[in-house]
Amino acid sequence: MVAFSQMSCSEKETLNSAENLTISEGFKNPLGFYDANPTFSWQLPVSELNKSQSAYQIVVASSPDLLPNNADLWNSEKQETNQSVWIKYDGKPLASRQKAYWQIKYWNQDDEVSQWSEVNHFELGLLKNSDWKAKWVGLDTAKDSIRGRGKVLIHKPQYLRKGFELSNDIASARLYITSKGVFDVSINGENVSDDAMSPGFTTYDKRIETLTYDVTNLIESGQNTIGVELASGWYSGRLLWGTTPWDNTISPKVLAQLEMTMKDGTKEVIVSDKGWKGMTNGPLQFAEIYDGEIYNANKEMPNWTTNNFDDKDWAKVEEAEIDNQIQLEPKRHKTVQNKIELTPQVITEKDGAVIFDLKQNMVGVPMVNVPMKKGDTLKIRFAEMLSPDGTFYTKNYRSAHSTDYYIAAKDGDISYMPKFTFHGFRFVELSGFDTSKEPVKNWVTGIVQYSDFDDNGRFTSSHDKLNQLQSNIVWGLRGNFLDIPTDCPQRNERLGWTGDAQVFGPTSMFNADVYSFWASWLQSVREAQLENGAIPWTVPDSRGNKIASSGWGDVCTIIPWKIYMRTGDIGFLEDNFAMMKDWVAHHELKSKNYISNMMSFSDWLQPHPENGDTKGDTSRNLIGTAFFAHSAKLTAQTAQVLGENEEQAKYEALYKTVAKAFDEKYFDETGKVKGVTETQTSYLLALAFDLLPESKQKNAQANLLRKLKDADNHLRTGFLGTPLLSQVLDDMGEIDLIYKLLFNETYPSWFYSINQGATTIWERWNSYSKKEGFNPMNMNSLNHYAYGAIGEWMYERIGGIAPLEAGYKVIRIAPEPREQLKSASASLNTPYGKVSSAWETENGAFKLSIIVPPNTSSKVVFPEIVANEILLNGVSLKDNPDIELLNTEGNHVEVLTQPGTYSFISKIK
Ligand code: RAM
Repeated sequence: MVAFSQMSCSEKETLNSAENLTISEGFKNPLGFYDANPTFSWQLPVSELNKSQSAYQIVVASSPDLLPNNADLWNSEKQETNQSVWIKYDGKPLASRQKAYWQIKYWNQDDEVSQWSEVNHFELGLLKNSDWKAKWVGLDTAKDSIRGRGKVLIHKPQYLRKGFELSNDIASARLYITSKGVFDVSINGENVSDDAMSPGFTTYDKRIETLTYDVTNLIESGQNTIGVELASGWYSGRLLWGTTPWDNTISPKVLAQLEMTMKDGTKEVIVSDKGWKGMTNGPLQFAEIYDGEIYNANKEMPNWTTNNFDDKDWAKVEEAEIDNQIQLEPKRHKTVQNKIELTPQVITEKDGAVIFDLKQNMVGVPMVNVPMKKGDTLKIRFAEMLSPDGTFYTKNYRSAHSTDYYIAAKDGDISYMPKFTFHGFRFVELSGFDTSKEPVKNWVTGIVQYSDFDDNGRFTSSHDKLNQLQSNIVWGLRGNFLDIPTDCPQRNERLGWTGDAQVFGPTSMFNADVYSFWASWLQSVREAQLENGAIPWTVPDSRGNKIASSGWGDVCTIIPWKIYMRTGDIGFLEDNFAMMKDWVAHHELKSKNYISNMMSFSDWLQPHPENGDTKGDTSRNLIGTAFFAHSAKLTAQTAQVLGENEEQAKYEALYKTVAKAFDEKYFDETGKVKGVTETQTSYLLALAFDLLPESKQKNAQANLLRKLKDADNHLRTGFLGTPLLSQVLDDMGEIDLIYKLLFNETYPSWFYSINQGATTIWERWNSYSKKEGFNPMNMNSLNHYAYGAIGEWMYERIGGIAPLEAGYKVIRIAPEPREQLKSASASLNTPYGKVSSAWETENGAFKLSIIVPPNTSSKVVFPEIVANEILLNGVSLKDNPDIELLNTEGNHVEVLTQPGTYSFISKIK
């Protein structure tokens, strides 16, 4: 053995090459990339030979032919470290349009070296405003536009086109494009991409994202045509509720730059400018996010994006300069796409209309293929639920009209999918079709749209309702990750509410590959932060009222920290540290003697409020003070990771000072809440954020248990308190009680909504009940992810997978089985590879199977029910070299494992 490993110290590349190479927040071979200082990550292949990495080498070159030996951009040389993720690029500066090719090799724990990985690549987009020669173009649509609901100006959709001639053959072509509004672009009659609602929703006064497409195959020799459809999207329209920081009255505009390299090496550039033409009398007559679309097929203009079209009646566009205050930056996360198709399970007819039930509350658009008669109008309505009498429940859309219309130009089957709107629905109702035809299910398909990320984790168990809850959490995520994290996707809201994001972030990171999604949105949060450190209620700021809410604005400290724990990417903390400090300063500004007086939505939608208020019974200032302390603490922890020792000491001291003020103001000597209403959430905040002296903690815990008992062991928590329940009770060792709360069937509880038919997480614990019908409040979304935050505990403590060291470098596998379940399993793609944990109890035995990825280790904490004698693959633990016994005496046997696959079995005590 020794001789063999010494031999392999020679540079013979024996190990299999690294896998899953990505740059920055998980991008694989991106085009139009945003980051000129990327980080590099890879995974060691699963093999007996790979326990950990001892060194790596990265090479980056401007051409694949230069790799690996002549890397002209960067050669990291051999670096002795176990770091295999988030390695910062340290080569020649990279500029807009740069193409870079890279590969890596690694050395394992025995200093054996791998083969070079496959060559990966990336190409930067246009990074600076000065890269753009194009101008913003469009028509003045304000003058002939519609005054929508609330008298808001709804701009008519525009059609823009430009023909151009090339004298040479094309070698390669890139289209750089964006809009104020949302666009869809075609070249020579071909759609450039499947992206939807591009470029997405950012802080338009600070940053507009741009897209890059490889259009080499769409460009022809000689004559070519580019055509763009353009609508308001998030930029203008009814979505915004006040004075936005950007001018939302301007007409939508497009910015496009087509850069071509010809076969003879010459360059050609076509830009949007006043040579473009446009019109507003095309088939799309109306398009608005809340209200839907009107599509008149009689106005279709065949071939308008091809050369065979006469645009002599079209108007000249207006041209506007690029504003250098607004950064044009490549989109830094994935575009929205059509991700899943749902087919109706049931159709019913009612009063000449037909209703399609997709059996799943979803977000996106319908694809309609339906027979019509010339001149008729198809009306497409949506609902999340039906009223008991079978009629559409649309009251909860509030003023969002959420209806699409299609006017037929001929008899026969039409095919239509809305383009510049989206809806939240389970039911689709069609009327106005050809009633001589028998309705069939395939007239409608539900096209589920969200930002183009993949699933990342799985959780399942032996319990149907728990599995339904998991499904509801996942669908809540899919429905509310349409370019930005939203509160809800269906009513006249759909905004980046910060509090909702704060509570759901960690759960989302388990289920989906959403690191880049969050990193992008956090950039918007930084941009939206006001001079005085306030974070607006929603990001992008759709209100402009310059007020922050405690527990909502704290998204800017909580998300960086919680996501750092799941990725281990220190760069994410670096990016957000200044914002965190400014936010803590805002807390300070809004407090007196460290007691907060900040505005707050408080424990939003707490059930059974004594005061009948949506803000619940927990004192606003208690909440504000608790979050002040907590944000200071997270800032201290961040400073520590960043090696900022002075800052660490400063924020740690601040946290302690605020905690002391909190304790003195709100807790009496016996650890009981004083002076304000005693609520579950007041104890949860004090305990979760560690705000009480040790002497009071036990009593405060007892008081929490008493409050829960008073509520018949049901929660009385809203948006802020609910995610803390499982954390605090877990710290107290009250696992039985968490199970009790989680498996409660009666109101308020997670299973209660499932019993009422929920297929997503609801805004309220009782948004609907079979007995009492819909909640009378019109703020009653049936797709609101906040209470899905319980997912974090399900994966970490039922499934059993949690990060013990940031990024899952050390994984804690500590499932807590209880009698409600016979089995559960979870798996997750960590930065190092796939980890999984699956357990079952059967015939008096407990079995646990785990997979620990290379270059990590795991601490397995066996549940209390497990007897001390545990076998691994049939052999006693003591005899296994990959296992280190940490604790065999206490209630929980604890072991440390190397990477690998392990099956443990033991008797149940
Ligand atoms: C509601 C939103 C959101 C919540 C705010 C306070 O309108 O839907 O969920 O965070 O109010």
